[in-house]
Amino acid sequence: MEYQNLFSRVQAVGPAHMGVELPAGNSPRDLQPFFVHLLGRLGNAQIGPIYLGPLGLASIILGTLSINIMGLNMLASVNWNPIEFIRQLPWLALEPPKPEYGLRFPPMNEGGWWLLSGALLTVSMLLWWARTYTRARQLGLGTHVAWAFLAAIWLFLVLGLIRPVFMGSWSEAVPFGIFPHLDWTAAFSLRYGNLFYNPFHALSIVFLYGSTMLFAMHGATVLACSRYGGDRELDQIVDRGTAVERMALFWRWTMGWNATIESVHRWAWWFAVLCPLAGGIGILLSGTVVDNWYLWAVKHGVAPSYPAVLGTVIDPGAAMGAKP
Ligand code: 07D
Ligand code: 07D
Repeated sequence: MEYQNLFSRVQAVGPAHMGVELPAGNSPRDLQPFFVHLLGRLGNAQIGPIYLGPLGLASIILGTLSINIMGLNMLASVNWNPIEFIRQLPWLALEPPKPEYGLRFPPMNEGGWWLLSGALLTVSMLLWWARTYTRARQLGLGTHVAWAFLAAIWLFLVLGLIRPVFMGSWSEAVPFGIFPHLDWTAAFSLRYGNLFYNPFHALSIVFLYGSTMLFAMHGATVLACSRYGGDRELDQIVDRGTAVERMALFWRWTMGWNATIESVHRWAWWFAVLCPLAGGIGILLSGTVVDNWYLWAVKHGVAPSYPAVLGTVIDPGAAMGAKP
């Protein structure tokens, strides 16, 4: 029978497996495992056991508190009307403090709730990171997932903590809210003279697009060879079989060169990690080192300047007191 991958028609169901023994000092595993056939069509049919542990528990509690503070502030902004809350949810926001408060703790209704909620979210995220690290270690795995997650946390911290501290004001940070955070993103680009001219934004996009391309190439290649056992890809790192030979040959035929079954995962990991890593550098430089990316690009010969007929171009932000 041909091996079915997504929407698998073949589900190997045996007695639930609790996983390997853990070293001393670990919490017990919770939730008696059970099977859901429909989920088995998308991934593994087995649900549980789940490992909660102190890090996970603390992270979930603080994260829930944080999201509740956001939600209650949004609910307050529509006069505690639940219908309006649902209707307007995508546009509701919990905004950071105004610039006049700098890095001080403002009154609760003028950004204090934003600060508290952000702090709780940050701690919750770091605890979840520690959970991914310790769980991997306790299972005897490498810590690749944790370091990749940290790259995303880096961008999150730059946006909401590190850059605002460098700029001396919480008002620089991102509001909580679905469209409000997009408005912030668009406004940020305009304020700093078009983010497209920020080379780290460009690099971040390279890795974002590159990640999707590599994922598509790799996923497609393995699926295409699954009839030859290509889905046993990791075995074939050390014991190359016909599937891997065919995969490699396909790419050498079509583009002259191929990744190996091991290196393709390293390509994917690095592309994914470099996306928020480069992005965070780009955001951190904006307003701290470079005030206008378009003028920066003109200065460095990346973008042509406007014809002299229009006179000298000055940073529009200068009118609002930005450094020239
Ligand atoms: C599919 C994994 C599951 C995760 C999901 C997101 C929340 C937020 C909270 C209303 C791929 C869960 C969402 C918990 C609800 C409240 C208070 C990951 C998957 C399903 N963004 N962004 C979205 C966040 C930034 C930008 C969507 C978070 C920057 C653009 C969702 C952060 C900038 C677009 C979301 C964050 C930026 C989005 C879908 C944090 C520059 C879209 C996300 C903490 C990087 C897209 C309406 C998704 C959209 C979108 C969440 C930061 C730009 C609400 C949690 C400040 C241009 N962002 N974002 O699927 O549809 O990710 O927006 O840093 O077009 Mg965003
Ligand atoms: C946000 C990492 C943090 C998230 C974490 C997750 C929870 C939820 C709950 C699970 C995404 C926390 C999760 C709290 C838990 C549950 C239920 C990663 C995040 C830790 N841009 N742009 C990027 C493009 C323009 C702008 C990156 C393209 C315009 C700003 C990316 C275009 C303007 C920022 C990218 C485009 C502009 C970015 C994000 C095209 C707007 C950033 C990478 C084709 C008018 C961010 C350097 C990423 C960045 C960023 C793509 C256009 C503004 C590559 C393709 C010119 C302000 N943009 N952009 O991984 O790093 O995000 O910039 O036009 O801050 Mg951009």
